[in-house]
Amino acid sequence: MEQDVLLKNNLLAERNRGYFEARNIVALNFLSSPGSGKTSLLEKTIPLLLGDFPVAVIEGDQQTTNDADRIHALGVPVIQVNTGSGCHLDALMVNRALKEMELKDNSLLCIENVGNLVCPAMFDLGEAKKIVVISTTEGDDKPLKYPAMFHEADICVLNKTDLLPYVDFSASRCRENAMRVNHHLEWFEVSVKTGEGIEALTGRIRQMVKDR
Ligand SMILES: Nc1nc2c(ncn2[C@@H]2O[C@H](COP(=O)(O)OP(=O)(O)O)[C@@H](O)[C@H]2O)c(=O)[nH]1
Ligand SMILES: [Mg+2]
Repeated sequence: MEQDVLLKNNLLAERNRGYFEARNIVALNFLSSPGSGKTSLLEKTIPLLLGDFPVAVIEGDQQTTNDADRIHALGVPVIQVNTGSGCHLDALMVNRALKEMELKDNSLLCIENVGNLVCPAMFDLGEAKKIVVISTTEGDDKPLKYPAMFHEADICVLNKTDLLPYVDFSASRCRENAMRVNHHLEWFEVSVKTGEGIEALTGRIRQMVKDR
């Protein structure tokens, strides 16, 4: 049953991927546990990227339009997908959202997945890259506890580095743990609050859009 669901999802994800490729759109799937700072990261980075290319957002959450409202305030196109009891976005939800949006060619699409380090890892949405966000309040052993997520991700962003002096969290140990699970993982350390490290991350995103 699980195999069947994943197979169907993968077929639809490939259709989404074909759509993105045909339109030269880079789609990024942002994943994390609730509260790591996915929406904050989008709020911080999108205004810095808008001068270079159009950006649109799909917001996934079980309930509420809170995050979509926050993104809407930036003046970029956004669609909220509520999954109800579902713990992840799937390729069909993204496919339906794409039909409601008027995405521009040569643009960036950010997809904020439902906050959860488990099931969203299994569902390909057709994205170019998966970006897992972890924050310094979560414990530096999380990559070992949720290896599937860190194994599937292409990029890991450690957020809330401004809190490092106050929490028992070793950024280097977290990085080692993440690399143990996936040695191809690209690693960024940022504080959305202070802006530390944000330039390196936006630089990498710009490069992805340029290289597509
Ligand atoms: N101290 C600190 N707090 C942050 C930072 N980034 C986000 N937050 C806070 O973390 C909470 C959750 O952020 P949010 O973006 O909603 O997380 P999401 O659930 O992953 O989308 C909010 O209260 C943010 O203000 C940061 O870099 N430093
Ligand atoms: Mg959010």
